[in-house]
Amino acid sequence: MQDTQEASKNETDYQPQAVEAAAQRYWNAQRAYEVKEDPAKPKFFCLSMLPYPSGALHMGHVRNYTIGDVISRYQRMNGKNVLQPMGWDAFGLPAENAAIKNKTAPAKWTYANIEHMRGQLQSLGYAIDWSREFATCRPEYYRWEQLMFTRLLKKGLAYRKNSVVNWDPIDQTVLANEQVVDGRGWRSGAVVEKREIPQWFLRITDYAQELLDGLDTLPGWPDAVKTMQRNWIGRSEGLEIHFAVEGEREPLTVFTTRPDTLMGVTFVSIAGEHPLALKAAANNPQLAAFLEELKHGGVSEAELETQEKRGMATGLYAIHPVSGEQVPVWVANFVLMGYGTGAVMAVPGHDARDFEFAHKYGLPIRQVIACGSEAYDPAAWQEWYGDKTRADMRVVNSGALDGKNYREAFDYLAAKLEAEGKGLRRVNWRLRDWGVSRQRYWGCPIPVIYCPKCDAVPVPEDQLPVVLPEDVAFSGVQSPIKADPEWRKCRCPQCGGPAERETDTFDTFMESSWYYARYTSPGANAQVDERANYWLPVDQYIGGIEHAILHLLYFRFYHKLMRDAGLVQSDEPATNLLCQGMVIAETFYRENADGSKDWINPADVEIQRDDKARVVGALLRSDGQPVKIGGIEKMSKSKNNGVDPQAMVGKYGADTVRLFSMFAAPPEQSLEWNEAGVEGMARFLRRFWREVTTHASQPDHPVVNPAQLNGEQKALRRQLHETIQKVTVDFGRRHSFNTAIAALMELLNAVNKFADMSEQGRAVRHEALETMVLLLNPVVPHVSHQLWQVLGHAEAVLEDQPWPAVDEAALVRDSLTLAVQVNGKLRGTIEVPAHAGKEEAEALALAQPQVAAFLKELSVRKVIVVPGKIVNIVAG
Ligand code: ANZ
Ligand code: ZN
Repeated sequence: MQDTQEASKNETDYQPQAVEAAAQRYWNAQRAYEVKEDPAKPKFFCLSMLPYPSGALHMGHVRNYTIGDVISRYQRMNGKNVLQPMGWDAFGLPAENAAIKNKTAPAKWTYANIEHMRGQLQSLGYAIDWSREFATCRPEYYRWEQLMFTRLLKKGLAYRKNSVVNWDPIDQTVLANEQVVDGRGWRSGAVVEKREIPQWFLRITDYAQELLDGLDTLPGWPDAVKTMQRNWIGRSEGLEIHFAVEGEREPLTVFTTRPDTLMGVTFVSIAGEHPLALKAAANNPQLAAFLEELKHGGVSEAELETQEKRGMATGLYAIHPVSGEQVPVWVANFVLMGYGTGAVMAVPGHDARDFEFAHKYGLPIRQVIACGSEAYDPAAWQEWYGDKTRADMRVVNSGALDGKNYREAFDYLAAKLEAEGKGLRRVNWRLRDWGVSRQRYWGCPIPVIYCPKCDAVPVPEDQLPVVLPEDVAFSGVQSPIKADPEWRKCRCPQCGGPAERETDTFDTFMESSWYYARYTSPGANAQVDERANYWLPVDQYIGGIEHAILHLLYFRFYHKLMRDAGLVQSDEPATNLLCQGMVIAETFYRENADGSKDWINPADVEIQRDDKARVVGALLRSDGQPVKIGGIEKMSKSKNNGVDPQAMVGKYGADTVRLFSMFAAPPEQSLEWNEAGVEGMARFLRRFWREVTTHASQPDHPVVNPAQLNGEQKALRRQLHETIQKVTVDFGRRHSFNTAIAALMELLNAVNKFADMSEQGRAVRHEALETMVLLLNPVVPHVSHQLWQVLGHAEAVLEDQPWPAVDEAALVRDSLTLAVQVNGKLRGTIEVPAHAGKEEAEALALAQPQVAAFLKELSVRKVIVVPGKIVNIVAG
């Protein structure tokens, strides 16, 4: 309400639409943000994760790209040659699903979305070099990905093996995980089956150690991301130990990280798919039935830890490699075939899973680890039973190992078993090779030809790219290239005989693993050219934390692949990483008779507040009736609480939207979208506008002469230069944009209160406002662009103006305010000359009227002066 009155009072005020259109027109005409390599300047590559062209920009995009834009503009004002590019992660399932639904082609849908979203991005005024834009679904882009793949294939870094997929028996097609809903096909509703089919893999495990070590060279990455990557890579050091099996020639090899517990082994557990289990099942129908059951009850890795432990004895016995004792071999549902050796030496005394298993099946439990004087009770599991890190942990009941700690026992047994040929030191990784095959149409075709004689042959380089036809019609869900024998048909490049093309396409993480490098080399007749070494590594990468593991790991891996192919020189793709938080908003709903909820968009709701601005209710605008408030959640389609950025830009202007998204929260934290806050930002920009235009309408004034300033003038100037100092650190180093903006708001308040109309007063005000225009430019570049001219400058690209410098002399204070405490309680303050000594401060403190009054009845015992801060008087 207040707003409209304010606006109408100031007819000449800020008109965001006109200001923004004019600034954007100028930047485009100047090609202000197109950049070239310039060896004379330090470069700064500022990269935001590229968007998926889903149809419309959402607030998460706006937040991400605004952070990137603020950093880009700031760095350029600090003399850097800044590259800020943009592109489209254009392949992927949503396009295919939309096409199947609407009977159009995914390409058409995708290109239309890109057109629309480009316009939206441009309306936000980002300083992007649009000349480098590309969509990853274009053959000019993906041909280089295909070329790299064929080279990796020749190097042995790409290979084919069988792997499990979701099979829809009605639609006769493979489904992506997202297309399986509650175990059923998303369209057919059929129960999804597991099928093994051959698929392509990249040997990321060859780079596991380097990917792990590289994290230590990235101080500019958040610790949380590095920890997630370390856990995902999952290096574990242990021993492989061979157990002889009675009646078998081959020993059974287990992998253990706890050889110190070897003497506590009371059985051995193997996976259902372990060869020894299959062999034992051959003449044991009960076991065979159990193995069959395990196969179908497939659980995800996450569920493994919590699922009920189940097993069955194989009837086989292993020989303990040290004691020679017989121990039974069991099949256990929590042992994975794909990790270690698929066999585990079970130590129920010290492994929680084995403990539970032993209890269930009545297998012996033996204590071999002790911690201090803690009592061991096999009836109930205690945390310390499995803790190898405690300083007081020792091996017990284990003969020669007794009294050793974890490390000593590990090394002792490693040496002993290696010498006896019964074991080997070994490192295992949790990381698996990257499966890159997808049975989808809308992706980059995998450049391989299958020949009945020559098997899988890479497509020769001069026949690349293998182009995905874009003008296709879907019949059902089957990939149109799989359904088209003409497309599949080709000649074998090796023997010339009839052959067929691969119809699978790459995982879309392939495109997003190297796009950053392509931005450096537009038009290059190679994946990248020498320009990549000018721009790389990325100086600042910005994106969502949801990409902390997969994308960021593949991106680091692909960079190393390009390095090893001689394409780039650096070891890591990005020096600094910022993961922005989510955008969240209030949710609203009405309940239906059957208990289901209809979610209502915040834009259609009017919030009711009490006189303390507390939310007391909400009404649907269209019918004026109440709706329920459902709590603050991540903006999403399912809760219908997304706020459309375009609507906000239309209503308030891009600068207000940008300012709010930078001010409302620190970048790593959740940002709650609320329109009252947005209105606050609009108000600030109007005040700023009014302050500058009013000042500009006043008569000319001389420049600031520091020697002539009075106390108030000096104080405003000091606040200005303190603000420059703060904003510089907050934008440049801390990325604490919200606190920088808060300091600028305080400065505007100070300017507003400063009523001095003398010549030097106007000069100081001018310095403050002009500096604010520059300091705010990274956040609200359109407003700054216009106000710069209002202040008498020619129209300019403000990023070419130098970033304001701190005048150290302006920071010096003539006097300081000290607090005076008596016996720890604040009793008054004093003004002391900045250079005053302790004696002077002490004398002024004792003479301060309130303090003196308080001390009347007391005698002073001691006075402690903390220079610049406080005077502490001890009296009694
Ligand atoms: C004996 C033992 C005693 C173990 C003890 C642990 C605690 P990480 O750290 O993840 O590498 N293990 C080995 N292979 C397995 C497989 N295929 N499926 C399920 N579990 C497997 O884990 C290594 C430990 O997990 C190994 O050390 C093994 O159990 C188990 F007090 O061996 B341990
Ligand atoms: Zn052939």
